Amino acid sequence: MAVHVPRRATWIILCQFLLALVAGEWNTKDYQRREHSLVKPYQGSGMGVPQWDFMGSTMVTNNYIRLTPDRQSKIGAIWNNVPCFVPNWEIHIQFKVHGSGKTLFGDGFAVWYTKERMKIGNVFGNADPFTGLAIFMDTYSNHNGPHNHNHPYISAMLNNGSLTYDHDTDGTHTQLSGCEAQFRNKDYDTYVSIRYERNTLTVSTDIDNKSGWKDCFSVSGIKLPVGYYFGVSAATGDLADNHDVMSVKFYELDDDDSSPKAPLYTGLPEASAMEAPRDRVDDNKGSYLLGNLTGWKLLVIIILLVIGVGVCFMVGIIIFQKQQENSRKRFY
Ligand SMILES: *[C@@H]1O[C@H](CO)[C@@H](O)[C@H](O)[C@H]1NC(C)=O
Ligand SMILES: *[C@@H]1O[C@H](CO)[C@@H](O)[C@H](O)[C@H]1NC(C)=O
Ligand SMILES: [Ca+2]
Repeated sequence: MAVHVPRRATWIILCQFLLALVAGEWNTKDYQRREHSLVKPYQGSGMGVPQWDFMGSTMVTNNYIRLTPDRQSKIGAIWNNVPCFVPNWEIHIQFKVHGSGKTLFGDGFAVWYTKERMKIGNVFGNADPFTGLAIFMDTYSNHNGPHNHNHPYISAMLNNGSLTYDHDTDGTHTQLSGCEAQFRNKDYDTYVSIRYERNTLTVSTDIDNKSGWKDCFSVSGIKLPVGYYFGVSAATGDLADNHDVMSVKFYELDDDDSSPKAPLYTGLPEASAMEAPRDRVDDNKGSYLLGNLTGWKLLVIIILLVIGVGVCFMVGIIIFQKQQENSRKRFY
């Protein structure tokens, strides 16, 4: 009997390995990092929220963190106080922008990955210029000129400290890319995802109550250094809105590249090309699970699955036959 157990264990381990291989492809979002995340309950044992600092009008309740209330001239922000040394990452922010204004509301909020932190300024509550990446969730259109687009509008800006954000043009002249997104005054949960993987920045939204990511834009040739900080800030001016954050979930992405790890980039943020403002990419990719699987990847997974099942089946038969032989040897 003792002989059979390790064999069966080998078989089980092999199957588990194959399953893990397949499952690994399906679930690249396994590595949530708590030090860059902010989830309920926000308050730890003490008064503060671990790893996060708050400023301005920010108010913490049991169910949300309100960066600004629906009142004029407010600025609020939350800042992670742990620098990020993960080279490839994805961050999901559950937010709610809502208020009494039917046609007039603003100004919006921004998600930051910057060298500086806790600096109040006039770019959605944060300092200008900044060094790093900004994702603007702009709800108010200040602009009627060329590159005009509907609001709310999501855009990205990369800065090495030399550019200033121009409110009068809603930042269109410095944006990497952007898309329109109706994320305001929704009765269901709304999310934005920012993914930075191998120098490609991808922003997606889940704002249609479909539990699936929809591409906003993707830009390659982006270099972001490690060691910067994540933050979210919001501002109201003459116009106002409640800008609430429910959660920030940070995921370390698996680098499935088998080549030796490149040294971590520590230079200034760089974009190989600044794209002209583009039309909305209306590409709904369905479920979370299938969201990142393009055709050939799905094919590879199916082939792996078929091979995996086949191998398990064969190994099973061999073990079964061996067992039969052994039993025969023993009993006859
Ligand atoms: C900063 O960015 C600007 C514009 O994108 C560029 O002209 C400048 O050379 C950059 N500076 C450094 C030090 O990389
Ligand atoms: C959002 O979706 C859920 C589940 O499908 C549904 O129960 C709910 O009524 C939807 N909410 C709105 C406001 O459409
Ligand atoms: Ca604006």
